[in-house]
Amino acid sequence: MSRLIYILNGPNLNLLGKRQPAIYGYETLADVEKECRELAKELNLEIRFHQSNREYEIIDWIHEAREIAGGIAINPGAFTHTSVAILDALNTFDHPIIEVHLSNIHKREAFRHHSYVSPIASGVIAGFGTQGYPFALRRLAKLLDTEKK
Ligand code: CA2
Repeated sequence: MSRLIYILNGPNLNLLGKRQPAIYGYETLADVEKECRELAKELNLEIRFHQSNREYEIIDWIHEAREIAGGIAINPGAFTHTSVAILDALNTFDHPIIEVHLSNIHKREAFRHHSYVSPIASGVIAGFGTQGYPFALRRLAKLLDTEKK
């Protein structure tokens, strides 16, 4: 099984650490990427870390991952609550998917309570801030290790 993991981030997450720290914290997405890269080494994983404000770009990365990756960690941002297209793309991926949210979406506005991704995710992490990303990586490593046996 491939030990390549795609970590995908949706719209506005490029602003992480720069706006609304009360909700999303002070760490930037570059900080998150750095932390994920360090952990990936420890877990013997390779990662591709991407962010886009464009739905089609996220879909294209999922298609790319289909061919080569063993797992996806995705924070689809607001597309979580709207995008059947991202759900359809993720449905073509045959390996574990972990959905990550910085905030606890269930504690927020009602429109954030529904996720198109959750029903097809192996697991969902919400409300742990940027810590959710290393949690997702650790879980994917564990799932890859057990798939191998
Ligand atoms: O909690 C999460 O991770 C979300 O996926 C973040 C999305 C939101 O639409 C989802 O409901 C929950 C929003 C991302 C916006 O990111 C920002 C980060 C810093 C400053 C402004 C926006």
